[in-house]
Amino acid sequence: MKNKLVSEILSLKNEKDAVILAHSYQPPEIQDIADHVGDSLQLSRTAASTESEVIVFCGVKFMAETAHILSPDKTVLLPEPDAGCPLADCIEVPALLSMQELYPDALTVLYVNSPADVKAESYACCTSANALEVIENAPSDEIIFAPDRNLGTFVSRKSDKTIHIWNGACRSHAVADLPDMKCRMEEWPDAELLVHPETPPEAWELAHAVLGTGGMIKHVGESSAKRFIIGTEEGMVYRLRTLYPGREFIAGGNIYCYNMKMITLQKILDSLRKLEPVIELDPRIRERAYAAVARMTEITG
Ligand code: CIZ
Repeated sequence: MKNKLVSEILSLKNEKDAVILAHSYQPPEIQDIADHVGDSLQLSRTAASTESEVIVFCGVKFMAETAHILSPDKTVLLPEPDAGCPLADCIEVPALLSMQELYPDALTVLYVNSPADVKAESYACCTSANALEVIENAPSDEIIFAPDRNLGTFVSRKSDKTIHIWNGACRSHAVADLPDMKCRMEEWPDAELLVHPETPPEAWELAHAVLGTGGMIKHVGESSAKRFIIGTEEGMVYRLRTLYPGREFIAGGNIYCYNMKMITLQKILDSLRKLEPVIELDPRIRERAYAAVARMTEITG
């Protein structure tokens, strides 16, 4: 059954001139059929440079929106329209505008895990990998950082700027199971614990390194350790196992995103057949959101 679905997807993908992009938090069978697997920004950049007419984005809504922002002439499909992001839902335009009124000299740096209309009201976007660089290069000593409070706290400890942090959080990472991480560390004392900055500060204190998913991939490549405990969404464990078959990866902290797992092979097939659901944005919002994403790229290259 699974093989039949996969071969139908692959032949329809060619027929429709589509490319399949999958986030590293996607389930193994989705990562396996994807043309590219990566973090939201890498995938959006791939979306911007692809020759294909149709982009099937296997991830959550803000990621597919970012792909559309960078690649407005392509058809961007999100196979499950309800695959949202509770972190992105922590912020809405009127509340951000009120905070900006409170701190009129501050520039807003917005984690890409946010809705397009909020991006449109921001100075620049950032990812977990480049948040500090974007903040340091923003032309103000006062910053509003939104919506993830843990990432905001993480970067504010490394910056001398005044940073007003939005009180939002990723529902999966913010409740990382620290006793589970400790348990894995006792079980595998030679393993390095890598945790995502969306986890709480108590997890960073246990960890060998605090990194976004791209940073984790790079770190493993440069480390001499043989084993790693991975403190981010468990899909990343499969991604790392695929990239580094000679190393061992153990999930730590029971971090699981239900929204990421809403994409299935059947939904990808249906989406390719009907060429929907299509991601669409008001062009005025899309253009202003593009300016915030482009500013990040100008700063970080
Ligand atoms: O931006 C992304 O892709 C996410 C959700 C996490 C990360 O650290 O890459």
